[in-house]
Amino acid sequence: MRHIKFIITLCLFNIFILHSNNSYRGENAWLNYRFVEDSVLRNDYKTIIGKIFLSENKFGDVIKSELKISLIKLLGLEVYFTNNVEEAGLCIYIDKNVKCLRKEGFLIKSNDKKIILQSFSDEGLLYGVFYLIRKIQCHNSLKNLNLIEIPQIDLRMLNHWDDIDGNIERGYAGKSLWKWTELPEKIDKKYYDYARLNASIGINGVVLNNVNADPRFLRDDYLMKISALAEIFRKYNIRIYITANFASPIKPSKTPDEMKAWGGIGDLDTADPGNENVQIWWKKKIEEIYRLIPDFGGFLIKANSEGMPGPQDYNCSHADGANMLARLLKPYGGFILWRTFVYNKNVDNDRMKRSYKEFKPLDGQFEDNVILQTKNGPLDFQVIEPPQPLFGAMKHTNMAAELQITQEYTGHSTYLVYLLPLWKWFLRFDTYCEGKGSTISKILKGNLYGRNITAIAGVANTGSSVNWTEHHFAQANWFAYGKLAWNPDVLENSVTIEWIKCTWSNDIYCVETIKNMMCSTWKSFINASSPYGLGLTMDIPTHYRADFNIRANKEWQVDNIGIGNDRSDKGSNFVSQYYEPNSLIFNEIVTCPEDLLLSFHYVEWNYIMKSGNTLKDDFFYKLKSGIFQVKRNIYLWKSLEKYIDYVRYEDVLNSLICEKHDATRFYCDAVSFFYSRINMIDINQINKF
Ligand code: GCW
Repeated sequence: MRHIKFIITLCLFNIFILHSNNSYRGENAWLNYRFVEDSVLRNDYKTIIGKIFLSENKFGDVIKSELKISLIKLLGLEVYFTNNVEEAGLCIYIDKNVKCLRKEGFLIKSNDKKIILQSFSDEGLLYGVFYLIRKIQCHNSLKNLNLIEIPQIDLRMLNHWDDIDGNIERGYAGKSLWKWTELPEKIDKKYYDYARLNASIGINGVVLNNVNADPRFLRDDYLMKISALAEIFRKYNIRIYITANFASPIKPSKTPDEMKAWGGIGDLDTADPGNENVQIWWKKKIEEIYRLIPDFGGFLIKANSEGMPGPQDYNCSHADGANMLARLLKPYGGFILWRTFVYNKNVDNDRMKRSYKEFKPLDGQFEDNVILQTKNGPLDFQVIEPPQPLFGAMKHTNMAAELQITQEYTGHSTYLVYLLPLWKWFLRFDTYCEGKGSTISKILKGNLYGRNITAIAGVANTGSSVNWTEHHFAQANWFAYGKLAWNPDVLENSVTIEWIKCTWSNDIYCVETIKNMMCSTWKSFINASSPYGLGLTMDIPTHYRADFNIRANKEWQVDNIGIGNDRSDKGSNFVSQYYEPNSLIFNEIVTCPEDLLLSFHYVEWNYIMKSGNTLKDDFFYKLKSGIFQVKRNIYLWKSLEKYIDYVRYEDVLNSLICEKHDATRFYCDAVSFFYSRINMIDINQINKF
């Protein structure tokens, strides 16, 4: 009888496992704690971390709860916390002697029997615990560890482009996570999960709302809502920031819709940063914010850009505007993140030159709590574009890089495009601003110019989708961004493998195959949509597909002789914004890296490329690579069917099928454009796919 009961229980258990696997929809992202099947490994872990000592610290509750959730799922282990350091296998404590770990770092030492996780402050413990859990998720040994992890960038932020009405600008994963109509009374469980995911990869700041800032976010009712979120995020060492509309002190406009551009929430007729009443207005507003949110991070501001108000409306400079606010925030430890994304056409005919021309003369004029937040390239998050020359040029100003995690120009949530290779390529770029080896990574880490505060921002790709990012593989971009923000020099391969193991599977074939699928997607997306860095090729307004038709001879030149942008000293001379030897290298067609050839040069179709083929042949071959890539990915993904849970397998397969369909369509459109408008190739080149 007992025997039968046992068999029935086992069957039910199996059905439960099968069922839960079949219905898993990716909601845990990389905190997908799967049972460690290997019993030897599992017992190894269990013997060492069966008993845990955790010293008093402000993240104690979160740490305990994460250890409980993870260890029961990963190892079937009920965590036992002890006050006895001697008997504990895992000892987690603060040591005020290890100042070198700074505020958020940690060290881990272990032998066969004991693991010591130490930090100088509470924050380090939080990050150290997530690090250890990830080691188990990756099936790495916890024995004989001897490592130190210190974040290389101070402010590691996500920027949400979320609007007050719940929409997300350039968001492809549903509605905003922030339910403004329910807050502050109703707290969605997802806020906690979101904070957990971010803390687990070291994100410590979140800008809640769109840079196209609705001034109503600064109204007292919204500040109450924001402070409710701050209360949750604080538990995970995440500070809240808000984007502020520069015209906020002005009287409200007649209709709320007009508010963005024309009105504020105050009672003044001006937002002139030099005006005393304007300063008093901001002072009071900032006091009010800190009363509600004592650890408020500061404001992110988009000023005099794409119709947003700013100090230039009052004949003041960006520095005047940023400094006025920065001085008011300084006593509270707040920051101004001032965006350099400006492209006023009166400044220069070449859009690539505009931001540098506006900001370079202001170097040294900004307060020390102002950080200039600068997109990686001088255009606008293109799939590839030259690194923004302001990095390196601003020797006396805090500089943050703004990367785009949401795939505005890289296939939205339909295409699988892994962005880590792009970001690593950008960070490795040698600006030569202080001689050889002056990489952007060093600038961001503050090493080169000895900056006191360093920052990085990623435009978030999260939304209300069950799996946060809609495409399961888009979670990888969020994860990779966090790891990169922690350490810009982190190895690409290790991040990718870690993500795959934590998210999908530890099986070697599975890991290798998924990695294989991801790693060439950036290059193939460049080739299919913006070969040789042509830039600004995507359609308006969605930026989803390459539309060579509407952009031709507007954003770049094309005819039956050649294609590209002349930014050499014979053209717009954008090259001169770089330090030597970059300026010289980019200036000549023969020395310019081919990846960026068409960003800097107009090149004849019959020019012989490094491959030995003409530009024309290689260009058209490249256009096809989106199709090659996705066909290959479908083949690889299908080989993984038995390893992947049902819903996620089907979801990804369906996305790939969609991607293939779109890639084929866009290739045909591109080829027929060059045939019909430029009259340069045979229509027969449009193959049937
Ligand atoms: O190019 C543009 C995007 C806008 C975005 C802007 C910016 C939030 O298409 O959607 O606005 O960049 O970065 O400010």
